Amino acid sequence: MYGQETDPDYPTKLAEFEARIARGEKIEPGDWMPERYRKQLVRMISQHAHSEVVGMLPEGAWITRAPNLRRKQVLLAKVQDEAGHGQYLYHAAETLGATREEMLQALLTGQAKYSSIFNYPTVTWSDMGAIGWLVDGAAIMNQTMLAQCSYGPYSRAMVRICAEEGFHKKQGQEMIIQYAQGTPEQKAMAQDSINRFWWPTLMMFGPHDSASTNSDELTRWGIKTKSNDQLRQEFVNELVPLLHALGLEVPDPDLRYDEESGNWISGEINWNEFWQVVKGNGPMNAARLQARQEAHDNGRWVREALAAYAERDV
Ligand code: FAQ
Repeated sequence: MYGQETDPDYPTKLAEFEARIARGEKIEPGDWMPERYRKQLVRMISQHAHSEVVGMLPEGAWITRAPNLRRKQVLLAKVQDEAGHGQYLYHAAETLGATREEMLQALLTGQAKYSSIFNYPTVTWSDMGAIGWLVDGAAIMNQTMLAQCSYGPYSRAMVRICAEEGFHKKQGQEMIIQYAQGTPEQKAMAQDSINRFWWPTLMMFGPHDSASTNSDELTRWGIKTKSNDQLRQEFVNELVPLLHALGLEVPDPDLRYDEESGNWISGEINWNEFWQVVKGNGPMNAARLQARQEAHDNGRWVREALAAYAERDV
């Protein structure tokens, strides 16, 4: 039993809290909330923030290799946006009492997770297109749901982030459309990117509902309003016809259209690979954490200078 639950007024407070959520009200930072609600939000929002910041690395590596000035400007703006998303999200988690230092420490020591997708390498330029279209597309599907969530600061951060992610997705889709209709080499490059990013993107939505340990609590308190499998299915249904229309293949030999439900049914995800990546054994886990650690160390003097300046002003 949690400390809070020994309070004799706990059942009344919990009932009022749940009634507010049922009425569609937003829960704000100073409001009463169950400790588990706070903990779940800190876990999820901080992991989301880490994903945005670690997510800058696979694309950031290509800024110097963009094929022309327009593509370079777009990629620079996108990577910068992801840093901004990390900031909004760290701030949202801070409203729940988590400090920036402890959240970053949890990332750097491997205690906190970040999205599995960013542990895959970016090996060709059209991976920028696949990330924009598939990865940002999957992120938007999940985040459009989270924009409706019961916690005010997270929900408002999501509204703003989704607006920006919309541009990220469009620039990636535009790239893949152009390459799919380009030279045979360009089409093959686009297909290769889709082949490598398709399955890791489906894994972004998390384990099957039956294996999702957090979903019950998150759904009960209006944080998740759609399940992992439901969002994954929506994503597959949206993407498959668009890829086929471009003459691109989906790298899933078991993929089939189910007339009755109107769904594109995927083959089984390699869950062993997913859990290996989540546990830190993916192709790029070590390199991603090393890059974050170096950035953290190199930025120490900036943090110290800011702290000294703030003290001087007081
Ligand atoms: N990777 O019980 P569930 C982006 C963990 S943002 C790693 O189902 P939950 C923008 C999960 O944490 C992408 N770990 O978990 C961008 C849990 O372990 P825990 C990030 C995963 O929370 C684009 C355990 O498995 N988006 O891409 C993953 O109910 C391009 C059991 O799972 C968000 O973070 C995974 N894929 O559902 C940036 C959105 N899936 O923590 C740059 C907010 C599951 O108990 C470039 N988060 N796990 O130890 C969410 O919506 C949820 O947390 C889910 C997972 C849906 C990710």
